[in-house]
Amino acid sequence: MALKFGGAMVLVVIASVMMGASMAYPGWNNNGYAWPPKQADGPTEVPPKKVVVGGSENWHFGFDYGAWAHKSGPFYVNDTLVFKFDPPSDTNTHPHSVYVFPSFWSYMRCDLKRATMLANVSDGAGDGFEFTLSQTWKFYFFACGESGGFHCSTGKMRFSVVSLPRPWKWHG
Ligand SMILES: [Cu+2]
Repeated sequence: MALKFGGAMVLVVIASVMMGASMAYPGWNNNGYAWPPKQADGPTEVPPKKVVVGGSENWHFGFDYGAWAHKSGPFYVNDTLVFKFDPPSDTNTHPHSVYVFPSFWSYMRCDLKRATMLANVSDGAGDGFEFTLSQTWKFYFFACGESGGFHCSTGKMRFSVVSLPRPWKWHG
């Protein structure tokens, strides 16, 4: 850890020296890379993505959403989760919903009394219910709120994600 930190410090020193050098010699262009860089050369944010929760499984009882979230991440702020589930009907008497818990412990216990409903049983129809991760470095705890927590616990319809800062990339 100390070594790694030391390495970073050395890089900072080298970068400072190079900046100083290029300012002292305006003609020096470092193999075509001018300093300061033009606006077009700067990094750009990787655009947000929309992810269907559960993939082709959509949002249903018995699928392991914890495992799905683990292998589908990381997720970044302004990414959108799409929950797709059929509305109640004659053939669908056990519909689903989407709730968010305020804490890890209420999530662990599937304690819906402390949860907030994001989508009711009809909101997942068609293109689905979309939820954008709008806050950076926030843990989101999602679950289905039906049957008094039975879908959340036994049905495994729960998962958490953390919204990381958006990544940047060079060259568009
Ligand atoms: Cu459900």
